[in-house]
Amino acid sequence: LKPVVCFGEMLLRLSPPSGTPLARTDALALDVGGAEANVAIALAGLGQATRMASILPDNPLGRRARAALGEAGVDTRFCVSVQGRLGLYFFEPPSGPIGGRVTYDRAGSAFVNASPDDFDWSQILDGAGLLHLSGITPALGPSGVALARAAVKAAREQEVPICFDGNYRSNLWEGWDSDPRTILTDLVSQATVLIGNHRDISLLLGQDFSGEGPDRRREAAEAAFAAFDNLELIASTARHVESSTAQRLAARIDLRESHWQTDEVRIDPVIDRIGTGDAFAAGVLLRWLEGGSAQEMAKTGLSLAAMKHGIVGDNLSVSRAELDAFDPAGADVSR
Ligand code: KDG
Repeated sequence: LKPVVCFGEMLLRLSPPSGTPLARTDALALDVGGAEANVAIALAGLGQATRMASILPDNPLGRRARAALGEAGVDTRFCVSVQGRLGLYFFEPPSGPIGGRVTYDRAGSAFVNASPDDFDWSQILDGAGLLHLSGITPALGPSGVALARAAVKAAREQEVPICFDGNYRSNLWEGWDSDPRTILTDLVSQATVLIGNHRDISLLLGQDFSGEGPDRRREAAEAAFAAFDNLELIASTARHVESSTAQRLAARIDLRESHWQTDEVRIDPVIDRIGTGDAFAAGVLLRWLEGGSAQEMAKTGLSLAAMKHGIVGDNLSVSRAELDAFDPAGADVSR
């Protein structure tokens, strides 16, 4: 199979122990994150050739991010090293009734200071089967918009299909004088695959698709297919929170002619929700690239998302054998 190219910013995540507020903690656990890198790590673990295109600072933090990709088997030749800083984010895990909280410290990062010319797009996309990017890059500000547009333009010129994950982060869009709808609509109009739910579609189309149930979701997907000619596949999850530690999750695939929604699986306890959408995206893309059915895409996406819920950190790296052995409905101890 042709390589997948994931393009976006990598971040270092710093988290206090569960139950300790950031303002009072003495200890911070370190992890490497970045939504598109999370997808790259999951795909590479499953044996899918994957390249990461990014900008990393030439310092120990940048090297740590690069090492996390390398360990997972991601091709890092297209992570350009420059002087500058790695963006950080602080994640206070949810504890009891208090929800989790993300505090970004990423202004002026090496990635956001990059220009589209820092990337050799023809090399990066050479022979690629897919470009994956997300709504985080354009949310970073005008330079992020320029980077996302350049990646999409190059992919179109080189006839590489595009997967766009909505990944709506309101605190990023609200940090500058942004117009998310116009920016995102332009990017999604060039995508073949959209990872996004009815809320993302509501934002894109300026139409309200809120409400429960598969019919409402199908309506949203049909409206998106009508608005965006290139779109072939829309993938989303539906989540029902049961308690502070338990939730139910279903996966949904919409194609132009058909759709598939899995039964809900119960996930208890939820250890870490960050990156579950990226694990889901990786599962869907893995099967899509293999020419799998809507049902296979939904099932693999759901399995990887369910597995990620049980793991601390932003990304999941499991092998094909581990994926094949995993039953989301009845996870058991393997001996
Ligand atoms: O999807 C998970 C990401 O949100 C996380 O890894 C950090 O990339 C990140 C971001 O910008 O929030």
